[in-house]
Amino acid sequence: MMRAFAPIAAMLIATGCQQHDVTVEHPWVRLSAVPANPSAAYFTLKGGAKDETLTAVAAPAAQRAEMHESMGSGGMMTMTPVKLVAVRAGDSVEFKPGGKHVMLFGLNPAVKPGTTTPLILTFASGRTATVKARIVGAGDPAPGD
Ligand SMILES: [Cu+2]
Repeated sequence: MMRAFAPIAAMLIATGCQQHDVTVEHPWVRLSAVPANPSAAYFTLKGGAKDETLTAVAAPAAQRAEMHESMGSGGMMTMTPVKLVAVRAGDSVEFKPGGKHVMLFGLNPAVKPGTTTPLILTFASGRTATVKARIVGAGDPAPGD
């Protein structure tokens, strides 16, 4: 009798683990003031039960997407490309204006404020997460939840 229950228990454990994967919260994109310039995407990564690493972000509506980090002070802001972003178990990592962000090059001009556009995040574990980022105009504040 006990044997019959083992596969069910294993399934329940597997399902439980998935709920502790990294989650992507509050994804949004601020359009650039000049359509020819890249726009920027932001979100918050909430760590799961295990350490995870974000390896890539893709945006189907853009020709190219790159992870960047803004740094510097005193009016001298520079951006450097970021290849990997570690998300420690139980920790969170914020992509926000002035910090980490995803640069969207060649964003489709049909993407307008008030709509959403998909972002596809790939992690070192092989897992991917697709989220819909809310679009705001160049001068608009970050959208609320
Ligand atoms: Cu950038």
